[in-house]
Amino acid sequence: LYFGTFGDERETIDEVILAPRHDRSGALVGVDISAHGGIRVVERILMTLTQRGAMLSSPGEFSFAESCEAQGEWPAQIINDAMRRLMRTTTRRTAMFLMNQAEVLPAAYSHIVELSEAGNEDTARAELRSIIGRSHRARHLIVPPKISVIGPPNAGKSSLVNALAGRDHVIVSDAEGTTRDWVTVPAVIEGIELTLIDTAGLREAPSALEEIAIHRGRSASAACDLRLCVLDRSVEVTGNLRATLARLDDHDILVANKSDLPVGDGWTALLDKLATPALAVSAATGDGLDELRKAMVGGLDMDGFDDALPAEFDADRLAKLEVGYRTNSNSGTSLAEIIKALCARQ
Ligand SMILES: Nc1nc2c(ncn2[C@@H]2O[C@H](COP(=O)(O)OP(=O)(O)OP(=O)(O)O)[C@@H](O)[C@H]2O)c(=O)[nH]1
Ligand SMILES: [Mg+2]
Repeated sequence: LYFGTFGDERETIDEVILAPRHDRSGALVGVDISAHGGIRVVERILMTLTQRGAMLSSPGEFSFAESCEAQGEWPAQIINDAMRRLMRTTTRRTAMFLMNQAEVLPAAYSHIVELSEAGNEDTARAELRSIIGRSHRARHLIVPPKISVIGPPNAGKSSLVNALAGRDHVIVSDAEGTTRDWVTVPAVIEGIELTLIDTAGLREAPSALEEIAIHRGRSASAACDLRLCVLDRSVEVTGNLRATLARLDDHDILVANKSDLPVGDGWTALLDKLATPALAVSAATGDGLDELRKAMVGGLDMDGFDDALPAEFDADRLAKLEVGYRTNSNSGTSLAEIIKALCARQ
């Protein structure tokens, strides 16, 4: 790093720090300039530089791929893409995942190409299949999964959302119908960035306004990756509760909230009858939340996911891989050709 002043013959524009960037062979490929700033100051610096023949790079564009290609590394496009995404990641886990992929994914593709070119098409297909399988799970590290929180009024949905997010995002009160529309709240669980969707309580015979909110909550939760159904374990089991349970499907996680309070009438019999076990938690004390987080990770199929094994992180390339995988045996195009086309520079 170099510290100094930036300016021309006439005047000093700002104090700056320069960070030269080198490629793997040690050649200078660019310079980062950090100034004290102010938009005008940065504009002046950039204008002075471009007038003297410098070229501006767009974010992430730093000719990484070219330097890899120059080293004979293949396929550089994927490394470049991983680096570009790295700059926009918000969790450490996704950043580590992308760093890993920049290394293992090109190697895995190269290996498949080698196998395919040597005539081992079956082994090549098997390797590609496992990459495709892992890639679908890996999507959760790239696109935050949506998890909706549903259940009867006053069950503690908003309290649970706040507890999982680690912050008081949504209003909590003992009046039923506190949440009138769905609210999205960001959270991170086991390094996975999530969007929690707090919905309006599912109540029988609600007012017209609530009806709209409940309906909107239902549509929001229909398009989600996972649902948590929150019930208040401290109140007596009623018809409304049974109706809520009847609407659930196998993938939903049942949460019996308020475990800090005495259990209400009818619960023991009800829980015995349920196919999926309900997790006892207390949004108020935090009891059972670790188990719930584990269940959520499992529900997203991210249990034991190994971030260091090759997985395609780009949706477009994944879609092309799947088509290639499905059609390759009868189209006469080898996997080597399919993968080479996929990694060609756009
Ligand atoms: N003792 C106890 N009280 C809780 C717990 N979770 C929530 N509550 C209380 O239950 C009441 C309702 O909580 P909310 O989080 O607003 O419930 P909700 O399901 O979002 O309610 P609506 O938005 O009205 O559908 C509040 O008074 C909370 O303080 C818990 O684990 N234990
Ligand atoms: Mg609420």
